[in-house]
Amino acid sequence: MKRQFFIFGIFVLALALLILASCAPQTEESSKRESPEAPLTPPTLGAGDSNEIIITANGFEPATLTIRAGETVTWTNKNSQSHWPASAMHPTHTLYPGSGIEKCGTAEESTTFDACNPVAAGGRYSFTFAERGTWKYHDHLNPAKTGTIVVK
Ligand SMILES: [Cu+2]
Repeated sequence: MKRQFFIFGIFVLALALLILASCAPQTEESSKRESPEAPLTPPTLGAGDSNEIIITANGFEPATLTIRAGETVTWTNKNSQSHWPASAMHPTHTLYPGSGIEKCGTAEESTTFDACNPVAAGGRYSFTFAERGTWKYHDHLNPAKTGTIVVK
C-alpha cells in the first residue's frame, strides 16, 4: 500500500513537471518573439540617416547640411579628381572635438572628422557626428572648397 502511494506521488510529481514544462517554453518563446521586434525600432529612428553630400568640381553639395547628433554623413565623390573632406581648420583639422591631422594613421583615426586619405573618383567617406555644434570642413586637397555640418 505504501509503495503504491509512493508511485502515485511520483506520477503526480511527473505530471506537475510536465505541466510546468509545457508552460515555461511558451513564456520563453513569447519573450523571444518580442526581442526581434526590438531591433526593428532603431532603424525607424535612424531613417533620416541618409545624409549624403555630393562632391563635384564645384565643391560640396549641399554646402550646409543639418543633422541630429549621432547621425552619419556620407560624402560621395562624383568628380573625376580626388577630394579629402576634413574638419576645419586647414592644415591642422582640429576644429571638430578629438580631430587633428596628426591622428591620421593612428588608432584614433576613425574618431576624427577627417577622411585622412584622398577619396578617389566614385569613392565615399562617412563620419558619424556625436558632438553638437557647427562644424566647418574643407577639402584638404583644395582648401578653398568648404562646407558646414550643423549638428543639432
Ligand atoms: Cu586641410
